[in-house]
Amino acid sequence: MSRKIALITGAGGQDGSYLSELLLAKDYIVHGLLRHCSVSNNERVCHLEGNPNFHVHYGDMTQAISLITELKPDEVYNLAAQSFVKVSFDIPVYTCDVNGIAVLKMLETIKHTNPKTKFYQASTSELFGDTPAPQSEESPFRPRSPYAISKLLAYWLVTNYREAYNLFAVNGILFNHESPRRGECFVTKKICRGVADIDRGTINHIELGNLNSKRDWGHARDYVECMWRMMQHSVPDDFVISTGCSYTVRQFVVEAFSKIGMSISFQGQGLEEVGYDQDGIIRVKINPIFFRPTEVEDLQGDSSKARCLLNWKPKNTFQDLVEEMMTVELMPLAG
Ligand code: NAP
Ligand code: F7E
Repeated sequence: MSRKIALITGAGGQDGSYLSELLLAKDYIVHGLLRHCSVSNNERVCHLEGNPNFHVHYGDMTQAISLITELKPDEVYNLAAQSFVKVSFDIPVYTCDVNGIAVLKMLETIKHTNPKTKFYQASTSELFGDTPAPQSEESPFRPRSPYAISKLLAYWLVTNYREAYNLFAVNGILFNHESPRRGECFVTKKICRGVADIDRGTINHIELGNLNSKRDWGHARDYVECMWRMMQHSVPDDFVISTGCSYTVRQFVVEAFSKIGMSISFQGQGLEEVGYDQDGIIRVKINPIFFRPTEVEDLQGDSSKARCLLNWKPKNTFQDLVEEMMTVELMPLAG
């Protein structure tokens, strides 16, 4: 049997790098689309670049369309996105172009050039917005940001192309997932890096926004495995992927500081809330610049469908995740 060809957009991102590793281990030929930048942005995949089965293509989403036509891949994993929710309020048009309209162009290309190509769409728990937890495939969508709205457009495009043209096109509705490779702007990485810098003595405290938000945080390595399983399933379908456990940002902070032997307790309310260590030194402050115009307060996923039909379950707990992220952040800095 000939080897499968996969195209991964956003291959240089957190999930793209783990998925590339997974598919190479499964003997795929992997084509990764990376954005071309004047500075290096291939840190997460540079260890793969000597692999004869890993091919890097530089370009933006227009290049994805050319690559689908040229390569006729068996599987396309569309992971590229403007993925930072807060920034989507500042650049909504760009966010909708990259996260929404580009998906339409890719589906049109597949429909016209090779309708056998399977398509995975990186959908998101942000679609649920303020729908009460726990959220499953049956829960209503109530998006609360331009990011979520752009992803909702993509979600319905995938559904429509599956129903109208019989494409194997699926939405993975993934709840938050993190790792040492997480981008620096996201709260988990920001906290872990800040705590490590406090441990080194280079800063005294970190500044955060809404500590009350609850998230269902899993590990990216576990979640890319489920992406692949969705694409091997007998029928194209949409799945929620989550751990089923949620924690507040405040709980994440406490867990991360515990890894450097600091016990954080919070006092005060709202903007005046402060986190003290056991010696009474301020280690956490609130800064309103990190608030969003509209917030998603409470996400906790019910992934029973994926657990049952795809025989998937996450391997890492919240505690494992914080442990791994902090271990990497606490490693001595190069140079
Ligand atoms: P990520 O680390 O931000 O990766 C996204 C990738 O897309 C980056 O490599 C980025 O390139 C690339 N990209 C951005 N704009 C592009 C453009 N115009 N053309 C080509 N490439 C572009 O995100 P992730 O955490 O791996 O997430 C992967 C996907 O899952 C995203 O679609 C995200 O929205 C979605 N998602 C993520 C989560 C999560 O919790 N991680 C949950 C649900 C859904 P640069 O590195 O050059 O910026
Ligand atoms: O925020 C709060 C913030 O930016 C998590 C993306 O991968 O997951 C991610 O979106 C929570 C929010 O992730 C800070 O207000 C407090 O309530 O890490 P985040 P996100 O917005 O949940 C979904 C599923 C995706 O699809 C997205 O692509 O933490 N928060 N203080 C803060 N957040 C940040 N970034 N920085 C703070 O200082």
